Amino acid sequence: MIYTDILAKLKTRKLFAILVDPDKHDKASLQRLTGLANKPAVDFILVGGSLVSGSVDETVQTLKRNTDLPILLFPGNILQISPHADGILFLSLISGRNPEFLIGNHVIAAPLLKKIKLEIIPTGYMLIENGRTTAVEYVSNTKPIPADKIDLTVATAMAGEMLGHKMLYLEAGSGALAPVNSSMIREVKNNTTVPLIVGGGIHTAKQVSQIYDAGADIIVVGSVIEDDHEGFISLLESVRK
Ligand code: 1GP
Repeated sequence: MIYTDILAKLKTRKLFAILVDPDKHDKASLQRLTGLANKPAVDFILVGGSLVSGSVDETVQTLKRNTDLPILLFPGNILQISPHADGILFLSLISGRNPEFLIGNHVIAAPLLKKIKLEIIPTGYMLIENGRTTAVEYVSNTKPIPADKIDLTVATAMAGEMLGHKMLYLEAGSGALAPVNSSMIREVKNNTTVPLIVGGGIHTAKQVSQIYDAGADIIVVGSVIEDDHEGFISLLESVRK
């Protein structure tokens, strides 16, 4: 069970994951990526995106051929479900007030998910404003929580945990100008008990250590693996230490 493994690993260390957007990779780049990811620094791979026109299933299958790391779906919509993945972050966009992203899509996906037997990890997903409109904000048609509204974010996270979410995800959005700020991460962590994932706008080893220090249990990076090969390698080296 992936979730049980995550909890077990978190007893001794922080975790690190990469996000693969199927549209940004071909077979060759997936092979290169798994060559790097197979090193101990990476704990699992997320696959998905706000708008994916390529095949999530093909990407998952290529990844599975090249790595033993768990592959978790990180779906932007119900078209992004693959039976070949190991599990799914069953995301409810709890920072927003769009019923389709809170429960509507989940109802549509539930019978299929039951049939294909993916491990389901219910995750309270919170989008935090970062100074620019991100794809998640536009596509989900929801407002992010303002970056200075820490009390509101904490209350949202607490409600997410009370509703039964097994993980909480603080998301600045892919390509965010800056990651979620440390005080917000710290307060959310201090007021909840489930694993806290932080992603969006993370590019450097310094940001990674600040975000872990603030209380994140799991860090996710996406753009840096596509845009900055050298940067990604040095980031991996810093996580491995
Ligand atoms: C995962 O959306 C992020 O939570 C990925 O963001 O592409 O900015 O790393 P980046």
